[in-house]
Amino acid sequence: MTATQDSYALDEIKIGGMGASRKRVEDNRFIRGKGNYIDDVVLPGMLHMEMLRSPLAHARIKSIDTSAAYAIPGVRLVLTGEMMATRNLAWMPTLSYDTQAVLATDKVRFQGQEVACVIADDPYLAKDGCDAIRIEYEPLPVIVNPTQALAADAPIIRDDKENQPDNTCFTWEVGDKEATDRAFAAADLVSTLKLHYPRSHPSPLECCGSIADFNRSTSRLTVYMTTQAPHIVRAAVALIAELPEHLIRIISPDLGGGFGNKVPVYPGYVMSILASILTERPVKWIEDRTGNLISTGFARDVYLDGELALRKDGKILGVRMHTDSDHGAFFADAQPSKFKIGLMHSAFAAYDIPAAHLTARGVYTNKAPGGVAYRCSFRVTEAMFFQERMVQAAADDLGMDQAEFRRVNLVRDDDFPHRTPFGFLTDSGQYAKCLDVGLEAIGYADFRRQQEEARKRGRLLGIGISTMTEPLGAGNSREYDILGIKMFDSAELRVHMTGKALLRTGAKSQGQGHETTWAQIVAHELGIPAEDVVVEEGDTDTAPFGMGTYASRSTPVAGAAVAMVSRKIRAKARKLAAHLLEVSEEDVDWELGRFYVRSNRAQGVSIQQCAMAAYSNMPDGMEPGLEGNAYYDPPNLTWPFACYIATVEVDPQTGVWDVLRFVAVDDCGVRINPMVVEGQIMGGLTEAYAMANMQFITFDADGNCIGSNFMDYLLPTAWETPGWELHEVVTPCPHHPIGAKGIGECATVGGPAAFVNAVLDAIGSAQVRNIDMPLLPDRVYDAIAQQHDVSGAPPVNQGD
Ligand code: MCN
Ligand code: CUM
Repeated sequence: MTATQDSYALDEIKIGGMGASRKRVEDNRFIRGKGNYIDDVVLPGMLHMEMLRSPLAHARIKSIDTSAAYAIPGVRLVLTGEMMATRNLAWMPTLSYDTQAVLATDKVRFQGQEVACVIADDPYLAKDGCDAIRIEYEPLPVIVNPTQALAADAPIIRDDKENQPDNTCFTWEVGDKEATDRAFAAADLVSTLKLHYPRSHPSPLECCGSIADFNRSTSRLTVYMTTQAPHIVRAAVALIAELPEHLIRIISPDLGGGFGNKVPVYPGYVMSILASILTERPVKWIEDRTGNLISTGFARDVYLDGELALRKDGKILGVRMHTDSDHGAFFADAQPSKFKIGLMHSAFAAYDIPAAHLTARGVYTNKAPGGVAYRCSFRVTEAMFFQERMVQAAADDLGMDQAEFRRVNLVRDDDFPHRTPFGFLTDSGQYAKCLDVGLEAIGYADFRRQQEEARKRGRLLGIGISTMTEPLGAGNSREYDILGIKMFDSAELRVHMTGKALLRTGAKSQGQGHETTWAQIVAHELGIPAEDVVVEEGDTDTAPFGMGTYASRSTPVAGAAVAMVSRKIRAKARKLAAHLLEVSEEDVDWELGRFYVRSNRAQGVSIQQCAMAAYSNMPDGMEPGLEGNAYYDPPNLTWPFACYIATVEVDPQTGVWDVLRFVAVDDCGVRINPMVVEGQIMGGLTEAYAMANMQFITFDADGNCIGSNFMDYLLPTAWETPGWELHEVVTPCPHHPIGAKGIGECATVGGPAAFVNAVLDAIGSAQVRNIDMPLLPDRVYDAIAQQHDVSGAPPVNQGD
């Protein structure tokens, strides 16, 4: 190297740093079938547990006879609600300060509710045991939607609760009512829309499960479980079950997807723990597919009454929203505690609207607990869907071009920081640019011409836009907590003497690729090649305390902690470097992978040499070792932006619609790993497409769940999934140490409205303002043939 060389820094892409599309290291084991999922865990002496679920949606339990189950050889234990009640364990608290039955005592309140469980030598005997239990039910009237729930003579579902005179589970209000009323009074036009976002289910390929192992001799409880938030579970077990926290170990092994399904605590987990304590043997519970689809993880099921106050020139003056959400029998939403309907009030965050008012009501029905959130920051998916559907309806009512209407109302680049209509603070974005990139990529003007031409020949082409920003990264400790525990996250980094490193965080990947991307942040900050950094998550005995992975909070919070802990390590390494270089610390500069003497760039030491010195040659008085941890409390949420544009063709004879093209422009700030980000977007769009096109879970009038298997609840395969055309815009997050914003859920949140808007645009009729998802061919055909809206959960004419 010559003395004139101005940098000896490592090539960041070559070492797998930020911006490298590094292949996902975890895929090495996943695609070879070598993952270690919950059902792969086998402990010596393990017993198996099976849940008995209610066939009825609403019924009083008159008697339970377990004697025949006990008579089966190999059946070890049968537990019922009555037995749980004697230990005061029949009910458990939910994340939303409600209570939920662990095993039913008085009544069953939804089809599929857990009534009893059987622990046996193998899973088949446990199932036989369940079949042998005799239960006498007295059926009660069933409620399957908010209209029925709010009827004057409706039976009260939650008669277990004091002060519960009806089926309202909460009411909530946010915004400025008077200012909004004034805006509506001043409007040239008011655009209204009624919508339903149907129930959907995250349906990860791996269902839920747990293996509890209580060891009486050490008093230690180890639980392997499918959880996205192991530390919260440990805290819950310690605080609620009053077991000593230091004797509890929660291990979340490889997860076969989560998508929100693995945030809550379900009765199965609780029962396996109790069963292990009672039997003093490890007890495994593996949920089957139907159990998963009918009892856990439901999302959405929200009705909207929306209104926009408009000025003739297209400016939105005010927004009014009322939502009725169907929470099922227990209010068990996964959400930060203060916001009764998740973050529904993130609606219209991307738009500059002076006045807004939202009222929300939640109701109990005889359905499994809902609102668990499926790939969304809590209720953000509904918020953005409602917003983008209202925006399209308003543009149509004004006779204004969709894109132009958005351009008039989107927040401008120089308006940041921007106070959203419902009070959040957004800090950065280039919304108009994203829209332009999208319109350019899809060829907007050309498509409008083609559409015109095609229409003359009876062909229905349509284009749908969805532009949105969503709050990702819950959250700062001032505003966000879960059951009182403040939201922040953590990372711990150990650099070994040879310069290899071990990184642990309080997050928990369910497939997002943390093992790959966290190492890239370390590489970026320290110049240690990513392949020299091993990442571990999910074991409460080893990982630092953290709030887990949901709401795409890992990059915004734990990812920030990774950067911060790396910087702490670098600060110590600098002292070691000065010692090795025999200069004062002030004379030492950093470039990727090495420190050097400012006056002589060629004279330097690598980060690996500093690491070795930390164990073999530290200056006098310095604490040995090169390890640290960081707890990160973010100053704000991160606000990624997306512009999704779909073009479709609808067949007027059959109502079948095909996606012609789909353009996605995402701005999630600085991208750690562009390929992983693109994978997240493609996966999210596929889920969005499924919800818009084919997926729903509904209930008949008796509360029977329709959609309890993959014959009825459809998952899109590569075969029917459209191709996605991805584009990027980068607006670094101003408060995140590496400028990153979350991305994990954007496409699922913003995607659905693009499809629905496109189909409605293709139909192009003032009489068809809405078709509720999923846009099944018969619903689309009905809308075209009858020239009317098709609203409500399919099948449309049942249950109401
Ligand atoms: N990333 C990046 N650059 C950014 C932002 C993110 O490279 N600017 C990378 C991250 O390093 C991470 C991935 O993209 O590897 C997603 O990051 P992030 O947006 O922080 O989201 P989380 O890691 O917190 O993941 C949670 C999010 C949620 S809440 C759901 S639900 C969801 C999703 O991720 N579930 C998933 N994506 C999923 N993907 C898979 N395969 N499986 C799931 O269950
Ligand atoms: Cu909202 S589903 Mo994700 O937050 O686990």
